[in-house]
Amino acid sequence: MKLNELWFDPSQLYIGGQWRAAGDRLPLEDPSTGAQIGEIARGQTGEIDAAVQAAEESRAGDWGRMTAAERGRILSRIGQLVLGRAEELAALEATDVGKPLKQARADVVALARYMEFYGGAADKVMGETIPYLDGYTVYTLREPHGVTGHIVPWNYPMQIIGRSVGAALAMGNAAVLKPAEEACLTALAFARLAEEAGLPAGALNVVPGLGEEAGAALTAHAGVNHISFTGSVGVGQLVQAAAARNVVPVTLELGGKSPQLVFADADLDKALPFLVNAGIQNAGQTCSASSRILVERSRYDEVVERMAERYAALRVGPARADLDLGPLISARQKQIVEGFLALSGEVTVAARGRIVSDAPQGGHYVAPTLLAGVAPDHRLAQDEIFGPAQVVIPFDDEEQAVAIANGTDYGLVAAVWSENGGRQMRLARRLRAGQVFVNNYGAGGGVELPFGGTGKSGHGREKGFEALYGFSVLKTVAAHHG
Ligand code: TXE
Repeated sequence: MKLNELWFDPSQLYIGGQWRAAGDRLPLEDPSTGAQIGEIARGQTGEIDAAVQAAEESRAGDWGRMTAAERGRILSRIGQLVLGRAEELAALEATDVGKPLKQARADVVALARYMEFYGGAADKVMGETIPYLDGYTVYTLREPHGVTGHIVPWNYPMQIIGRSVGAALAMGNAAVLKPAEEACLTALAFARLAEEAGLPAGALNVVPGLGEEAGAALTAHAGVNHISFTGSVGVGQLVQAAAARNVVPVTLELGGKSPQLVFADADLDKALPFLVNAGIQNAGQTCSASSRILVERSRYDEVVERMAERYAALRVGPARADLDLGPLISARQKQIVEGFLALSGEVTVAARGRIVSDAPQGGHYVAPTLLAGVAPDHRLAQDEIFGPAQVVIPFDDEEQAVAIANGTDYGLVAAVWSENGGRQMRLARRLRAGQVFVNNYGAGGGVELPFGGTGKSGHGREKGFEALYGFSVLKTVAAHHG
């Protein structure tokens, strides 16, 4: 893919409806080869200031005056334009993130679906009337926060933009988006399509740049009224501290160590593809990756063996080869993951996938690795690895399964595999997670399903209708009319 032949200039920023150059630039790397393929803008405090100002102006201008139905129509139109450019967007995301094309295509469909969903929902967010004292009429209004800041990571740029920027715009907020320095191409492409769909100037602004520069400037900015952050726990803590100084709400989505619990009565034929895919999709660089598989002891060996068979068949190679896994995002991420894999102890490597022999030398490839015999309190079973590695842990009964499942700092997603209805219902309540799946994992990624964590996985909900509440402020009006 030639970056200088794209339908937008990837080295620019988008502020107040204008495409402009930044004072400085950053190199852009292709993780499949390790080669520099272009340059992106290095937005800094000045650009963030300009973007927040443009967002405030759009709220006071055309964008702020639009009806909810008009906003929804624009979002729906963006979704159509996304589908019209589906193959180009998939190729961009695949190149930028290093993910296999088929996975990038699914991300495009999800982005379009978010626009369709939030486009349709924009004019369906309603307040309520509240019975009160005689002589009063009391009702609630849902109003936008104003300017929302969106800090997005590199693993699923299109999906995360869809769920956070889509919901924020539907509610009438004006957004400033800071994509990750490792992968910002589809954020810029999205802005170009939003412009084409008729989104008023300033309603969406995109400022690529480094986290500690553009990201920190955005979170510290007094003109930002809500911050939505997806990324690491450490940076999430910085974001929340910065937001506290301005007393603005934050939505934090910080990853996890999500378990799947496999009971002896589970339908293993059905479970197996979910057990493995949920760990290796996007090379394991997924906040909701299932990195812990907990299995009732009587079927433990069978599950390890059958997962190992699947692992042995996995192939890793460049994004364009469209294999099971692509490279990791960066040399740094590869080093982190290899550091985890080097941890010894009682751990058994049950199986590894294979990096294809013609994978480019400079690419950040890691063979997917299935680890058995891992104690529940081992670092491999506690820390987010964010790479293609899963641990399999045995349990003896339901009580122990719940204790192990809930025994990490995280609480994003969990799944129960069992044919016992009572157990399904019990565990759905007892598992500490923002989403619990019964006899599936991820429910096809449905954009309708509220998503977010507890504990160090963060707080606040994105996706579904619930996100619209998060991106709005509830006002109560009490009118006395005698
Ligand atoms: O994340 P960062 P990194 C986890 C995962 C991974 C680890 C490190 O465990 O191994 O984090 O990844 C911006 N102020 N997840 O270093 O640094 C940054 O520019 C404001 C989980 O890539 O948190 C980028 O846009 N912003 C995860 C975004 O934060 C700052 C997705 C995420 O980067 C900033 C990614 C600052 N001081 C990583 N510093 C998930 N939940 O899906 C950085 N940023």
